[in-house]
Amino acid sequence: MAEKATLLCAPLSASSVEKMLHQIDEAVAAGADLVEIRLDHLRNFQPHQDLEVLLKGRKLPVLVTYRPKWEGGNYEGNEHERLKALRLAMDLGVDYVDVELQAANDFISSISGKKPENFKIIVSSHNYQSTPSVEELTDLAAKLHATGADIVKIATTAVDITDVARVFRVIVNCQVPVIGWVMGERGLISRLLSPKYGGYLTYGALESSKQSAPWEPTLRDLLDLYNIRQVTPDTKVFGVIGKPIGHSKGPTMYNATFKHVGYNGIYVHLLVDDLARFLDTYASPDFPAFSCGIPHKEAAVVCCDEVDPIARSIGAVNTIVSQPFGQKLMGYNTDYYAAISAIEDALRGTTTSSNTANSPLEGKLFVVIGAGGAGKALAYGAKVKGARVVIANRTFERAKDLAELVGGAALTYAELANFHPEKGMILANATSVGMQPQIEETPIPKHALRYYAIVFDAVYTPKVTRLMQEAEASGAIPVSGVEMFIRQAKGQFQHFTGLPAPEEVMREAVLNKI
Ligand code: NAP
Ligand code: DHK
Repeated sequence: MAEKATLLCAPLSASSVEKMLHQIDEAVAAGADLVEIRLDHLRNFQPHQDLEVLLKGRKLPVLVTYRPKWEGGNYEGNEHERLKALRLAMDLGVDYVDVELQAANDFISSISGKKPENFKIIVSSHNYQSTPSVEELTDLAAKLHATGADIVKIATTAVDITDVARVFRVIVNCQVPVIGWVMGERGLISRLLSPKYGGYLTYGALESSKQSAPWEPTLRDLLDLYNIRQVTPDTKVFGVIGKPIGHSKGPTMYNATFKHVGYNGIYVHLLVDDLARFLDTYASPDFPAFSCGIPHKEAAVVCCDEVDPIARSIGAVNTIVSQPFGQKLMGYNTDYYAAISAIEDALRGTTTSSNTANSPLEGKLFVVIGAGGAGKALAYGAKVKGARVVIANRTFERAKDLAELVGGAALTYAELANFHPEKGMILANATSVGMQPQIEETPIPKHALRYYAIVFDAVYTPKVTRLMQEAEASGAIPVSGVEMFIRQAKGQFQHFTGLPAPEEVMREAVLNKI
């Protein structure tokens, strides 16, 4: 069967015919290939009158769904009337209907001999609890097809991101047109990578419609953020591993950069609970490399087969690369140079890295708040540059361990507020305090900031954190985590693609979006 491009479907769930018609126009403008009209969302739905209006002069193919409550929808009426409405939609020229497995035989036998030439029946199954085994999913696909379906549709729920790999396997091996997607944030890649595995269609929400979750991709996201029209079976998949991870601007930066340099790759958010399990499932020539974020950087050191000596010294990996053909995982850390060079440049009053021998950090008192992946990178970098390092952390034990590692001193989180042995100190926040959505938080009271010459915040969402605002108001030079984010990604891009990183393209992509 010739490979057909995966269609983009806009699900419409307006409560009135008028609003539904408006959403159809919005979907056309947004670049959808078809719309799914959810009749079970229409209040006071009058099949004859409303379907005629909805289908008359339609501007793109229409899929009609009338989902009953027993399959997760809103319809609670008579089953005979429900199927009758679907038959009416067929008679009025609708392109597809979506009917549930449980009702498929009734519906398909009721239209026997009357099915229009270009009319397609999607027979669907929805599992709102979990994602079954490959064997069970394969059996389900066969059962759906045996009803006489033109297209089989399997929707499951991701308990873990590795569940999606099973649905990918079923899609890619299915011999009939198949729609496969996995609900939940951990199922996001099932939507984004559907074209890679040959899905018949994938769903993208309209901007205006209430997304069921903030992470749910809109049509605009699919087209403009993920360049989904360029995703093919050969597309390499990269992404940022973390939990939480929705805040990351990695997809924004990398997908714009891949497009600019013409690299056949896609970069996605990866909500990962168990790093080892994720890597064991996905690391491969198809998924060749990852950024590693909160809270997995330390665990990544253990998961990699080989770790770059600097990353090993830091004790944190933020870049994981599976060597050609996935034989082994290499771990690197691009955070430390990114953060330290941004702080050095701020101290020098420049915006581009310079390679003078001695660092302006030499001899400075460098206070790091945080002892996780970023904290370790900053502490290590400050030590290497000859600074005197002090670590403050919520969990004091971790502060002491990291301070010992870099030959520095440890402070409790509370002591930070009154720590000012001298003026002109350097402060680096390497905690997630102040990160979206808790943007009102800050890791240190404003009154303590007047003793610092430079205040760096690793948090880059929002671009200007409360800490940076208060630092500037206190006379310190604020250094944004955005600068670190761009520089750490610059190092990663080379590991990911083997190509030189177009720094200005990466910078522009991020600054336009943050
Ligand atoms: P991580 O390994 O999970 O470490 C988190 C650190 O934050 C730990 O020290 C933790 O203290 C502390 N922390 C978390 N919640 C806290 C709270 N409510 N109060 C006080 N301390 C708290 O995460 P990470 O990878 O180091 O990342 C830390 C932050 O830096 C994140 O916001 C991340 O986005 C950002 N980052 C940015 C860049 C960039 O490119 N701009 C690069 C790396 C990291 P405990 O030890 O007590 O748990
Ligand atoms: C954040 C970090 O901590 C970096 O080290 C990762 C990730 C990217 C992010 O995309 O937010 O490389």
